Amino acid sequence: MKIVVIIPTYNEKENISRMLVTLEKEVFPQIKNHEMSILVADDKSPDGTQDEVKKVAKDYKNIELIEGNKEGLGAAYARAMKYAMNKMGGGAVIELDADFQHDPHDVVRLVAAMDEGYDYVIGSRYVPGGKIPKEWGFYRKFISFYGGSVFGRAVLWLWGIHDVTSGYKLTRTEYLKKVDLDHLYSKYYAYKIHILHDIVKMGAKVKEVPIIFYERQKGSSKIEQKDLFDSFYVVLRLRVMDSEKFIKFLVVGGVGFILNAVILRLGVEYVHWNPSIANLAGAALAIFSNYNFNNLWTFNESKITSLRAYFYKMLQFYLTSAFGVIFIQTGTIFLGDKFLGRKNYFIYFLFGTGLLLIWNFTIYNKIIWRKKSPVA
Ligand SMILES: Nc1nc2c(ncn2[C@@H]2O[C@H](COP(=O)(O)OP(=O)(O)OP(=O)(O)O)[C@@H](O)[C@H]2O)c(=O)[nH]1
Ligand SMILES: [Mg+2]
Repeated sequence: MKIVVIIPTYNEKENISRMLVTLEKEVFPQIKNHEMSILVADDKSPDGTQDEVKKVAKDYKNIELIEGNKEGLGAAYARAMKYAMNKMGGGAVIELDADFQHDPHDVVRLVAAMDEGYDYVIGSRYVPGGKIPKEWGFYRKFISFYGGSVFGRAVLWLWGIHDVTSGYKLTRTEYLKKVDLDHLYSKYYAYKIHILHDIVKMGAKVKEVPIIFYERQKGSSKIEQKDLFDSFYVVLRLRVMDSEKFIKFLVVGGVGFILNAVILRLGVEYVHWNPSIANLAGAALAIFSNYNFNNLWTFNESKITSLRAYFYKMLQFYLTSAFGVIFIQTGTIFLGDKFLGRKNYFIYFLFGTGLLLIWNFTIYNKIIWRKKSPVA
């Protein structure tokens, strides 16, 4: 497979030649079963970084250089990743910093993990064996660990991953191709969180390989205070996008509940129906409303359009809704009442309703409005 090591640079004149030569002389010879190449993505560094790259590239055929305007690290990576996939035919890409904070020798272990069958390999500072610079003060440690990793993991529910902000990783392009690189939520450092989130949600096989993250030795850092706020923004926006469907589903269900209650009261008080009959009428109307609003709004991207499917799915919807109410919601109340006593019947109702919501939301996603392609 062709593997492209992408190195973004901005004013890395003092580091880049040594990095390129180390990869060529010490690292690539250890990887025998893949075709290794390098793509430097420089943003018109005024310090002459590109001249350094061009000098080394004369000696090796597998080094390419692309240039862009300085818009941020995420923008540079998005551009470079597209180039690596479309122009260089990379089957996997590796993200690597130019400043030796990432040890280039670890590339061998990232590739080995891919060869074991993983799609997304993270060079991780927060698994056993991984380390952050001992020179880092409390504030920097705190920001990186709690501000970056723990916050991202908690809000995005990514507990399986220990380092969500690492900049050293390998990604199979089979997955990267499905990420919308033109609309990443950040042009800066937080692009990493967005790509990680998307790839994990696609169901890629993820492995964390411990790395030691060193202190920068030469040149200067480009990370700024605003990058912290940018990361919070990206994490929260991803969370809202993930929950959007569920929020709509709750709103539609709330409207259904109100309809049910209104019909019940009108039926009993003005038409003098029996309350059970009035409730059945209300519930039937609520389910009808839920079905149509979910179809037009919550699940609009997999909207049912043909008349036949519309009636067929509506029947499914009525049946699965009835199943949920009878067996899950009422069943929970029944079991609670029988085994735990009558006193807390309202708690059983609330708990049963919670289970009912999970049941309904799952059925709608997996059966009624199931997406054609398995990867969202
Ligand atoms: N092309 C490009 N490269 C960038 C840009 N910003 C940073 N880089 C490069 O991305 C890599 C990581 O940037 P650093 O400034 O080292 O960020 P960091 O490692 O998080 O911060 P430090 O620990 O302070 O070094 C380095 O190779 C930089 O030269 C950018 O806007 N464009
Ligand atoms: Mg750095």
